[in-house]
Amino acid sequence: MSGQAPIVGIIMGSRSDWETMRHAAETLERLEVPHETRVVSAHRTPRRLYEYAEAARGRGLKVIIAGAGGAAHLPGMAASMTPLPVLGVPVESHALKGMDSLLSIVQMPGGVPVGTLAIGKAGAINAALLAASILALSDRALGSRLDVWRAAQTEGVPHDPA
Ligand code: RP5
Repeated sequence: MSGQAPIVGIIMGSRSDWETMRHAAETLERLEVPHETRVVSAHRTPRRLYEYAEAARGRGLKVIIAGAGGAAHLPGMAASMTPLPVLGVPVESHALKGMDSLLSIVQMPGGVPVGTLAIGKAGAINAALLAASILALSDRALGSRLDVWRAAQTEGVPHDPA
């Protein structure tokens, strides 16, 4: 969102994750939630990850959505370095269809939580909706926009299967 300081940070391990993570960005766009998108790799750019996570709260971010595939350590490492809620999106990998990503993200040790979503597009969309729900606790206008979004979704489900 142009002009407004981002309150959600969407990070991903590689540009190749964008095809999945763009669904999180597009969902936040529709809900008018200011956000930013960055490539931050736990393995290839560890210093960038450290600097991003350390500075996140101070820059005004309120929720981080982190997507990664394979040995998907990005969400957990981000969560280890920021008190902000971190929502993890397992990106579908070629070799193991995202099961590797899911298991890498979901099984965090007690004390460092990551809210893990579904593999792929559904997870990216739901991460954005969950971030919006968290933010809506203290933003009534956003809560109303979420209500409208849900109503439209319900309205869009046909009765007739064919
Ligand atoms: C992970 O490795 C990324 O999150 C991505 O899902 C996966 C493959 O990355 P590329 O080799 O396509 O850059 O770190």
